[in-house]
Amino acid sequence: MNCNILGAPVQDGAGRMGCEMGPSALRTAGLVGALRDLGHTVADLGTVAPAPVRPLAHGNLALKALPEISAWTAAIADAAYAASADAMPIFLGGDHSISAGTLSGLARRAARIGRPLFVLWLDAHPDFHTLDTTASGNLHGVPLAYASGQPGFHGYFPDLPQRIDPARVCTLGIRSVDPAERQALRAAGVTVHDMRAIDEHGIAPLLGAFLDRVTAENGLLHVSLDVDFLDPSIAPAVGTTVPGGATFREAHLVMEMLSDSGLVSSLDLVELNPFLDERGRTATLMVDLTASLMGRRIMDRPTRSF
Ligand code: EXY
Ligand code: MN
Ligand code: MN
Ligand code: MN
Repeated sequence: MNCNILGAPVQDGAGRMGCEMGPSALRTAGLVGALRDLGHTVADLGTVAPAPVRPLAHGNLALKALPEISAWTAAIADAAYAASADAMPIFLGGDHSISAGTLSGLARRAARIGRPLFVLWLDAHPDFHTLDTTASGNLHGVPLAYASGQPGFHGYFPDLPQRIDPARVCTLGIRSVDPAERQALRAAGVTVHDMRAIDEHGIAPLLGAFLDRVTAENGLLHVSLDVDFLDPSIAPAVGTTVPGGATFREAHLVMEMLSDSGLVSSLDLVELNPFLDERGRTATLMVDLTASLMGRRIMDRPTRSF
């Protein structure tokens, strides 16, 4: 497969500094080499340049860095559209606000190709706040709401060329949801598989059912992997740890199933804060998970097994 690597060193969407170093840490942990070892052709396209910032005032005075994140969203959307023309883009965050841009650009690409875009959101959080409902004001909490056309972004974030259909979004690993998000997710029809669902059913049948839907509609599939999807005991390098996350084995199984499916057309690796890491172990795990998604196997398996 041809892969395009693109760094998006955004940290102003998170409540603390450090995600700016994420792309560098993922490169240092050997992402490009791991992909090449698997036989992929990799182009490292470098770093997205931010668009010019213009002043923006909003009634929600809690909002932080709105002009900066709005500008990043415009730049990343254009870069994501371009990077997805002829290869699988892998976006290196940066905090999760980068997905406002990646989803926008990828939705535009999917519309151009004429295929539906599905989104698998691997995260402790649904990131489904609007500019009006976020109480923290941290804009890494809004990208999924923005990209799926929730109200209140017009005039503040770039207008979407194409929205994501929230009925084609599956969130997995969820264990921290604010009241306004809970209500909005339900109204929009987003699939939410929280940690309790994973405990009750196992992660494989939940993911398998979603992948069957993508297959049935001949969809493209974007995967957005937030470090805090993982349990903090195996992935400490994130500013928003929530106990009780996906285990090492669950996370690898998700990646292996995604690989088997052959459906994944783009990937975000987000929220890595190298300042909080322990000798690079979280960055290394994110690279290993990406390798599993891109075909690394313990043993060959003849057929899809879910
Ligand atoms: N819902 C919380 C907030 O809006 O502040 C936490 C958001 C965390 C977002 C991280 C990236 O997933
Ligand atoms: Mn900041
Ligand atoms: Mn997130
Ligand atoms: Mn999160």
